[in-house]
Amino acid sequence: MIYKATVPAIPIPDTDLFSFLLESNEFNQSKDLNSPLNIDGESGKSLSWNYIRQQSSLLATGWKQNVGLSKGDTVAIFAPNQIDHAILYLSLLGAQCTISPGNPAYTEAEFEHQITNCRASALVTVAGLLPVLLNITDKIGLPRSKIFLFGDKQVEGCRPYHSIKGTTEVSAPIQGSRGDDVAFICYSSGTTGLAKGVMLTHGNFIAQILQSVRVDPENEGDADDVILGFLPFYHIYGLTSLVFNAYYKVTPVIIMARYDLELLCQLVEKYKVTLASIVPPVAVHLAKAPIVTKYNLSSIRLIGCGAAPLSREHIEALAKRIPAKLVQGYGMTETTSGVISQGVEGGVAGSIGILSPNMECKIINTEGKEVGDDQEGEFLFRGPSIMKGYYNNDKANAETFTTDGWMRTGDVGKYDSKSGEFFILDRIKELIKFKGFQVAPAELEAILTGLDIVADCCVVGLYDESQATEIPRAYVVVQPNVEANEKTAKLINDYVTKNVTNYKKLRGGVKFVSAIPKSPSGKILRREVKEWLKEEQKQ
Ligand code: 4UU
Repeated sequence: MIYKATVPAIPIPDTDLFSFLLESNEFNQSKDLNSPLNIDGESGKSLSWNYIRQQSSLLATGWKQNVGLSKGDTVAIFAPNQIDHAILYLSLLGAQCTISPGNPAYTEAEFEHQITNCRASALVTVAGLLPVLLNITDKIGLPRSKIFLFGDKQVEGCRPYHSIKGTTEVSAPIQGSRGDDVAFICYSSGTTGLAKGVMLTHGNFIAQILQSVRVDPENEGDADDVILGFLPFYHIYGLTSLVFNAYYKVTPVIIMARYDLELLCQLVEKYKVTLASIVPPVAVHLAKAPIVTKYNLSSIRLIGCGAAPLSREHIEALAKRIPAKLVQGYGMTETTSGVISQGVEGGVAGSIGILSPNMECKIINTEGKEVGDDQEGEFLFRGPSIMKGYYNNDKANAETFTTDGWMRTGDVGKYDSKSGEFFILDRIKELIKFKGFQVAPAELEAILTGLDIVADCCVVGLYDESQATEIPRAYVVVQPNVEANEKTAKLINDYVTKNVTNYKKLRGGVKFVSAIPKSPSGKILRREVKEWLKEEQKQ
């Protein structure tokens, strides 16, 4: 059975995201566009909607005229959340460029993978990351004249990006742009393997913005709303909710460059934050950490939580501390953020809610047959916020899309006929989520097998209920002449730590086994390895 959205369908205009965001709408008509919109939490510095509009329009011309970028060029961006992130994103969209945002905490190898995979023809970053990024760009021949910085200083021959501003504003709608053009290439490992470029179009984002407005009327623009902005702007969740949706709805964002619980509490109190987009481990901090009680967080009226499951126990604990409405949402990079979420009507604890407008969902069992109400299976989606495909990767596209256009998710759930809501129950894809961040087992396995002493391995996620997150755990078979002892485990763990960014560390440790279960074709049987975890957790 095919589930269709129960909320009315909405028309999605075929235009470019830059023009769509800048044209007048029901929100920007009624709000003061010169008041602070993007506010740096720590310094208090702010930029207004109008300033962002004007600067990005001038910069869009600058990218074309002064840097020579044009349609088809991709610009990679690696930076912690900046107050002018929205200006940079909008200006590049206005210049018809594609944006590839990535994690500023990546290792050199991870940066290189993204920069070369998305075929970046320019780069924007912060001065602190230049040494490692220049190693890569010098090697691949990307000139320093194509590397730009946030901030005001020129460093190592790289200019501040705002210095390339043109003298005239680009005019909307952008000539020659269509909704089907690729706006972003974000990185996600999808259902298997290493990080792949997810092509998201202008139309995908426009659909997402309009869907989020319709699915949650309570979130429709209370004049006094202020949203907390610590989710990273390079990840689809922060990118949509804090950059584009907030700009569309003219909701002030209190920007944080990194997550820090006490600073978060201080900022909520100081700016009377009303909306908070969070992930499950943060929900646990807010519910349990003693420091939270020192602050007045009563201004928060709505908390959105997604990116990983949040248990009923944690929801209840959070409600005791913060009496705000909690709505869960489910989304992926590949679906341009939330596709199922609890609107004001939703609210069965533990559910993820209802389908966004214009979206369809189909649930299939292990034999690939569609199942009906209350039966478990893998979710597949179809609709206007589904990605165009993986960039330059026919194999992954063939594995991910069915011939009739459904996208596989690797997530298992059900439609509950009693409540009319969807539930997520399990994940059948390889992916591990550490505090909402993607960890691809294939990447850690490739690093592990690069060690001489490792004969075989398998990495799976171990669920830590106390932190509401999975943590990566490696099962390792050592070479015959190597002792499987604590010293070897430490050596292996230290080696991985040296080669990955912080959130991918093997926090669940290294366990030695005599063999990794495999199918006759040599594929790791992860289900069986996960059974070992379950056995261990029972003890
Ligand atoms: C169980 O994490 C994200 C997107 C999160 C998001 C965005 C907007 C959530 C709510 C919202 O409104 O994207 P990725 O690509 O990093 O990870 C996607 C995967 C999913 O396939 C699923 O396995 O993250 C997991 N996931 C969830 N799992 C996402 N949301 C949930 C959830 N419960 N609510």
